[in-house]
Amino acid sequence: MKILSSEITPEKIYKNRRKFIKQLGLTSSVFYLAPGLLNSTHASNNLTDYNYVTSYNNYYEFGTGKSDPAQYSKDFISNPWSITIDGEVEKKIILSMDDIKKLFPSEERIYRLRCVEGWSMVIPWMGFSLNKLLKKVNPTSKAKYVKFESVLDPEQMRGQRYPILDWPYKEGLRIDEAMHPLTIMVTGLYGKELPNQNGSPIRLMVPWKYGFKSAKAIVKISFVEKMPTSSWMKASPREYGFYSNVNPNVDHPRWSQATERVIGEGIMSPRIPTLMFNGYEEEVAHLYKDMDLKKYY
Ligand SMILES: Nc1nc2c(c(=O)[nH]1)N[C@H]1C(S)=C(S)[C@@H](COP(=O)(O)O)O[C@H]1N2
Ligand SMILES: [Mo]
Repeated sequence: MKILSSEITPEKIYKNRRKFIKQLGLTSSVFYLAPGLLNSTHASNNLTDYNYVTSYNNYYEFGTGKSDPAQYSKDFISNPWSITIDGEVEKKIILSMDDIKKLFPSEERIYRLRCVEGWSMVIPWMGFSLNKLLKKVNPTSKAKYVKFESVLDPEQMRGQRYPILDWPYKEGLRIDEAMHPLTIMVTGLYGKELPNQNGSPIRLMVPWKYGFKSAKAIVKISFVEKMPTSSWMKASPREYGFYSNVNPNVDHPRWSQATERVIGEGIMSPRIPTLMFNGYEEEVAHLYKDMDLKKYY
């Protein structure tokens, strides 16, 4: 039978590969399932269809509607690109996207993305641990946090022409959170280049935190002494704290965080319970062991 290349969606390739690996009883090193996801009791760990992953997005630089990023990022040019690592470091460095690709080969990481709005997806990301990148500089003794900045480009990003958020988009992590091996820089998904709407050419992904921590189109990473104020904290400090760990026990002031809707399963399918730290409790709970997570939300 002849298969049209148009029929071979990345999603089909992945599902077939999964089946194949299962049949052989193998675990493939390229098919890396994060332990938290394997152990999780989630009703559904199926991959979210590529079409949903790339058409239902949050990326306020391109508008606040879910379909705005796919529509308005079509012509976004993210080449050439570089990331500056600066702040409380002995010597700042600038790495081009080509340097980054050569120095840090991407591997597959299947992580659930849980948005604070109450929906989730399971996505085969391509990326590498952020700690590899951070180890390229020597932080000073003052450094305590890592601050991330997305690109500022109102010419290409229509949303930045309005003061919806404090542009450029900013996020932050504690150094130990940033160095955790589960924290990755993402360069692709479904084995392909990262689509513009998902944060091309490179974005952060912190699987145990709400989606908004995972900043897209990153151009600057700074070691800093003081806790950074993220764009969301600035927009609404009551709703969005610095930590933003997925936590079913702490409600958003306007809605519960106890359950989530799995994107792609249809609006009639039941919501599933949200797990502490998005299912990565075993791997990351120690980072917060003496903290009151109601206070540090
Ligand atoms: N620069 C930037 N990064 C961002 C956002 C944004 O608006 N701007 N939205 C965040 C939110 S709220 C979510 S849920 C995820 C969505 O990622 P996805 O569109 O790849 O699924 O990106 C996060 N990263
Ligand atoms: Mo989100």
